[in-house]
Amino acid sequence: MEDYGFSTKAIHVGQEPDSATGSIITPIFATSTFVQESPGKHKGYEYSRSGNPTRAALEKCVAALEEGTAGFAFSSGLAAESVIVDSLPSGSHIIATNDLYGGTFRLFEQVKKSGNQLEVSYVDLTEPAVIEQSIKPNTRMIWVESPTNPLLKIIDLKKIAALAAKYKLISVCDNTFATPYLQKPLQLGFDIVVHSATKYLNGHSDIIAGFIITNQAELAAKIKFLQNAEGAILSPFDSFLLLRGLKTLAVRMQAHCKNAQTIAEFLARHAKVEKVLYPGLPDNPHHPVAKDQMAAFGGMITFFIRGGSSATIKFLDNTHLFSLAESLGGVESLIEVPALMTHASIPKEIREKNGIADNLVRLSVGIEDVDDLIQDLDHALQAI
Ligand code: P1T
Repeated sequence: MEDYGFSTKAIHVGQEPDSATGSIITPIFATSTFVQESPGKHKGYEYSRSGNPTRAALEKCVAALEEGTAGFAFSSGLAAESVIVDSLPSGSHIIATNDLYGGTFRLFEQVKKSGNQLEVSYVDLTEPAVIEQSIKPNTRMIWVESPTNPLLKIIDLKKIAALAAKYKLISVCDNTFATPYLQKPLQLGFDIVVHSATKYLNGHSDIIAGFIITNQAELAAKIKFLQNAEGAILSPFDSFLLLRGLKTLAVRMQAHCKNAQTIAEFLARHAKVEKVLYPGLPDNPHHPVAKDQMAAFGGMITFFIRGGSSATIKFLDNTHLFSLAESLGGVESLIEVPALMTHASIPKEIREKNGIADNLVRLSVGIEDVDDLIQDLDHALQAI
């Protein structure tokens, strides 16, 4: 299987026809426990928190897509993130990107700071040199998103991985926005990849799920232990849905990227739009790095509306195909205001310092017909 292409792996790895029945699709093993022949003698499964065949098929498949050696499915992206932080000794320091999902910021600041004595420095990792200035004796980890949520900054993953290796820090890449179809951080030298699999990996906005992938046996053993010990595993039903979603990841990503490029170009020309942040636009400052490390530029677009907060809300009240909702990565298009929605848990002064203004709009561009999407945006922009 190793030599097969991306889509072949997505459709087949871990998903051999069921040996007992011939079922072409991996069955949903809806069971909490497994009968043992004699104490400790079993067929590889004891209890579904420690392992379940439907989840195991999914874990093999996602590990293969990220070119890792081990994958672990969780009940949410944040549950996966929590386990990564718990794998560090108490009192560790993390260097994280200063633009990241609001829930990740909340996990670090409001849960792990007191629970794990975690220290976090938030820095602009588009300038990798800041890492060296931020390292302390207790620094253990570098945490990046690329593209970042919501400003779509692109971080030079090879440079970050090299610096992490130099200082013996564990490097973590949240690959939710890019997916392994567009970039494979482990290949670029990262130690751990984490996902909100709720998003593009699943692709159909019908489950909450998370993933950790690594290619290092020692890290895999720690994560496997914590996955079982903390227990936030993905259910067999949700594992089945995620396996089904993954089969079309490549074709979905191609369609998301194509639509997003067309829409970003449309918005960049529009008089009611102040500025578009999309790494696929040639004048975007992150375009050269994105071109180098990504196969295409992704399905997310953020942009600033001319006219401030009231104009922005009016615009959002007038889209129809773009549904006003948090989340991203599904086949249907979504629209939201990060400052009021996904990133509201970040204090206002930090948000504003980092550029998350009240007139910043985030689009998750779906795979509908692009002319319909443009017409919807144009109509709502005219309504301002
Ligand atoms: O929602 P959950 O599956 O727990 O994943 C959290 C998460 C982690 N990392 C990134 C980059 C994310 O975007 C998210 C969740 N984000 C949203 C819900 C959002 O609308 O941005």
